[in-house]
Amino acid sequence: MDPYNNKKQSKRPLVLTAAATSVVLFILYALFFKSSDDAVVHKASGHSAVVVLSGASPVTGTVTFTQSSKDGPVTVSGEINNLDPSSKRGFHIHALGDISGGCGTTGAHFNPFGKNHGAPLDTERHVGDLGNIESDQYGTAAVSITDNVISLNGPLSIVGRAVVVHAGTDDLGKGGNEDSLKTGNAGDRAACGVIGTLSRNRLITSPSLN
Ligand SMILES: [Cu+2]
Ligand SMILES: [Zn+2]
Repeated sequence: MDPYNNKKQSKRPLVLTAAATSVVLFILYALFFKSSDDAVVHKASGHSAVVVLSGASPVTGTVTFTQSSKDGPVTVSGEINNLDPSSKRGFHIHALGDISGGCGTTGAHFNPFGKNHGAPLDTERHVGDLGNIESDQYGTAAVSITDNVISLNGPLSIVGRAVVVHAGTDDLGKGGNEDSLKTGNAGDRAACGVIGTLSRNRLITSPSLN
C-alpha cells in the first residue's frame, strides 16, 4: 500500500466516529426538547385569554379565561376594582372588540343565536350573558365564574370580542320590560376591554394524549 492510501484509511474511522457522535447528539437534543415541550403542554393544556378593563369610570380590572378542552367549560377569574361598594354589576361579553369609541362601540351582547337576554344558567340567554359580579365593601369584586356556553375556540369564541362591566345591576331578563330582554337594564358601560389570546396550547381531547 502506498502512504497516501494508508493515511486515508486511518482517518476514515475518525470521520465516522465524529459523524455518529453528531447524530447521537442531535437525537438526544431533539428528544430533550420534545419531552420538555410535552411537559409544558401538559401543565398548561388548553387555551387561555386575558382582558384588561378600563373606561370612562374609575373601574379597572384584569380577568383571565381558561378552557382545558375544546368543548369544555370556560373558567373566568380575576379581580375588578373601584366598583361601588357591596353591589352587583352587570358583566357581559359584547360582540365587538372595538373600543375605538370607548366602551360604547363594542356593540350589543354577543348573541349568535338571536336569543333574549337572560341569566347565565338560563337556556334563553345571550352567549355573552355572564350575569353580575359582586363587589365587597371596598368596591373590589373577585371574579370566579365557570360557564358552559362561552368558548375560546370555534364559532362561540369570545376571543377578539369585549368584556363590559356596567354601572348598574343586570336584572337578568326579569325586569318586566323590553330592555330587560336586551340589556338587562344594566346601565352605563363603566369599563371594558378586548379579550386577547394569552396562550393557545394543544387542546387535550382524549386521555391518551396525557
Ligand atoms: Cu353589557
Ligand atoms: Zn345579554
